[in-house]
This record gives sequence, structure tokens and C-alpha cells, in this order.
Amino acid sequence: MSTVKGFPEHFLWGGAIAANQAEGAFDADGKGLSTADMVPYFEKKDYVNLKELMHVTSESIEKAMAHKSAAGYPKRYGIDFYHRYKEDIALFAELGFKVFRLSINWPRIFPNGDDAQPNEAGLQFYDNVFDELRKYNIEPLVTLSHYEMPMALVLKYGGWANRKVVDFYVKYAETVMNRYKDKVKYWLTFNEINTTLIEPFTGGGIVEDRYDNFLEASYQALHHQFVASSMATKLGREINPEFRIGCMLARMIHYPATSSPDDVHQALVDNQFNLLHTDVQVRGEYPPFLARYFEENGIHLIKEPGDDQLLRENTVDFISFSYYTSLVSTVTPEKYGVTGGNLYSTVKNPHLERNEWGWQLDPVGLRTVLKEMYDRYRIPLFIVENGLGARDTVEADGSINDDYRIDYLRQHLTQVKEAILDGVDVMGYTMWGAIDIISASTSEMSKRYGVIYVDQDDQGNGTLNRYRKKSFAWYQKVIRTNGEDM
Ligand code: BGP
Repeated sequence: MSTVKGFPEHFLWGGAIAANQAEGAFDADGKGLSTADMVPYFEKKDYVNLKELMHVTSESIEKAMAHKSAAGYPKRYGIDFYHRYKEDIALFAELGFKVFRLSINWPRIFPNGDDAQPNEAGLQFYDNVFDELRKYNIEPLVTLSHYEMPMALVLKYGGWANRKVVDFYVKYAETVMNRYKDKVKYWLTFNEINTTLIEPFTGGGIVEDRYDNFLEASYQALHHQFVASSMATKLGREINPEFRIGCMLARMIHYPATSSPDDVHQALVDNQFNLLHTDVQVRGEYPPFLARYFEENGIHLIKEPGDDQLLRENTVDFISFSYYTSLVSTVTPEKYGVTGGNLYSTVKNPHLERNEWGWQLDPVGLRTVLKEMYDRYRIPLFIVENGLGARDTVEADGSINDDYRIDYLRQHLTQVKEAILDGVDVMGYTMWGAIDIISASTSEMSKRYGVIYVDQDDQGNGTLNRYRKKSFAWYQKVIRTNGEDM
């Protein structure tokens, strides 16, 4: 029984981005449209209270497709990482990154999803990025699908509810895992795979009005993603036994609003629905509670012979997850003025502050999540998203004094260290948005996460120049001292 003193010697410190929020060049060098390219064109979500999650219908897709010809995508050119990656990676190296999380933009490789051959220009771009990272001994941590499935697979096949998409994903995964087998060791199959149930278009490319039972279609899409993830995991191990392949969950821990047994049970239920994804990808089978839920909601999963064996025999090497906030469960939401039950319109936790977008700030929750998940699964854990979205101000002298972000990161990393001292095997930490990028939920620049500022506003005006925030030097010191000096 070893008693560690702090962060392990080879702790993977770094930062994370997603292709669709950073690269830009949404139609350059043969790239096809992704679902993420379309999201900004759907009805604006009120993200302060999030009264309404995004509902995507065939009609809204037609409008979005028509709109796209009218103007540059709100994701515009992201922060033009596509052309500026060398400059950005040099800054990550200056920070001392050991690892850098990014996604491969699936339609940059297979523009229509069902193309017979991959797009060489797309493959070459990521060769260049991985070569640049390795120049500085920075390990790439690659997400195969970060909400970027080819839009053509939605229009032609109906997205992940169609079993055929499993084969297109597996062909894509095999292509890139083979291509980069000597440059990339760490792979994640799907970003926040639980998004498929929360926002089925973003997570699964499925459209509401095409199904009588949309909930059933969402679980069918998720099943196909579990199968595809298992197939990619199996293939990856055959391509290179050195690969370390992980799942990725948006871990949203739920607390009971009161100590009433009903609220405590409701929190358990809400946590079960979040952890069912890691149950399948780590334990290799669906949790038993789902059978009753499926029966009560008319959900009949269509499985192919061998699916259960695939899930059982190809579980992941580690769990990666995003952590931003904790939520509150209660059997009486109306008592707290909460109507329309969805994920974020949760009960306010009286013990926690909220950021401008309504996300509750709960560093201790991260320690709890780490300990609870390690108890449940006993495999290494990797925090691949954690950070504070905020409106940063550039002072007259050019400084950006984001002390609030230093405070947020310090508090959360302090809790990570506590969890490690409590015996949890934590592989690494890639703060979300190492550099300012387009926000996923708002499609704007003003919700900034980075320790590197990018000069661009919500209308796409600006030089795109990069500037070190106050948090840059702080995070550089944390990495240099392996978390000793925070
Ligand atoms: C997660 C996504 C990331 C990132 C993050 C922050 O769900 O995996 O892509 O965007 O949320 O969210 P936002 O950018 O909306 O503040």
C-alpha cells in the first residue's frame, strides 16, 4: 500500500481543444461539413437558465443548410488553428505541456462519411500537427469524434440511429489509427458520449421528427456508438498494442437537494443515468436498472448477434471525463421554481456560486467524482476537460489579469491532489480550452477558457493574435513544479 506525496512523477499535464471550435477552415482542402458546423444555425439556446435544449428538426436543418450559403459559419475560422498550429504548439511547449488533447475533424478525413477513399490533404494536416507536437515531446491525446460527424451521414443515413454509421466510423477510426500508429498513443473514441441522450443531434446526428419514439432512437444511436467504440478499441489494440484507449464522459455528479430518502434516491438515479455510459465501456455490459426503464418507456434496442460479446471483450484502458459543475436532484423540482426537467435547469445549490452561464462552481465535487469513479471501476482516470468560461478584459497595458481563472484552476487542482493522496490513480489533467476557442454552447468567443488570449470578438473581428494571460505563467509554474507550487 503506497502513500503518495502528490502528483505522480509522469503526470500528464496539458490542455485541450476540439477541432470544430479551434481549426476553422471549415471547408478547406476537401473538408466536408460536420454536424458541429451546423449547430450555430439552430435556435439560440438560453444558456443562462437553459430553459430549452436544442431541438433539431428536418425543417431546422433545411433552414440551416440554406443559411450556410448566406454567410460564413459562426464558428467562422475558429481561431484559425488550421494555419496557426505551429505558433500555438510553441506556446503549449513554453507552458511545459506533456500532453495536448485535440480531436481529428472526421469530415476532414472522410468528407461525406461514406467516401471510398480518405482525403489525403486532411490526413497530411494531422501528420503535420502530430509531428509539431512530437518536436516538443508533447504527447497527442486524440479524440476520434468530438461532435464532428460528417453532416452528409445525417442527411443521407439519419445519423447514428442507422447501424450503417457504425461501419463508416470504424473505417475512419482504422484509417487514422493506422496512419498515426507511430505518432499517437492515447485515443478517446467519443467526446462526452452521454451527450447523445442529452442533445441527440450534437451527440448522435439524429433528428427529432424522423422517429415516433425519439427516446428509443437516441438509445439506439447510443448503442451503435458503444458498438463502434468497442470495434475501434479492438482494432486499435491490433494496430498497436502500445495504444492506450479511453472512453470519455461528461461527469455530472448529482447531489440530493435534501436528506429526504426520496431526494437521496433521486440523486442515485440521476447518477446512474450518467454513469451508465462508463458502466458499458468499462464493465462491458448495460447496468440492470435500464431493463425496467426501457420497458416502461417502450424502448426496444435492436442488437446484432455478437454485440454483447463485443462490448464485454473490448472495454477501455482508462476513463477520461470532463468536469465543470455539480447538479442537484430532487423529486419536487417545482418547490425550487424549476420547470422543464433537463440537465442544466437544475435546482440551485445554495452552497455554490454560479458563473455567468449558470454553471455552479464546485471544486470539492471533483475530488468526490474522482474517488467515487475510482471506487466503482478501479482503472486509471484522466481529467480531459476542466476550466472556467469567463469574459476576460484586456487592460490598457495589454495585460489580462484572469485571477479568477487561476483561482478556479488552483481550487480544482488542489482537489485532484487530495484525491491522489486518497489513493486515486489519476493519469493526467488537460485543462479545457488551453487557448481561447469558440464556445460549444454559445458559438461565441466571449466565453473564454484559455491561459492564452486570442484577439477576436463574437463577430469575428480581430487580429487573431495570441497573448499570454496572467494564468499562463501560473499554469507554467504548476507544471514545472509538478503541482507542488500552486
Ligand atoms: C464540453 C465540450 C467542450 C467544451 C466544453 C465547454 O461539453 O466537450 O467542447 O465546449 O463543454 O463548454 P462551452 O464551450 O459551451 O462553455
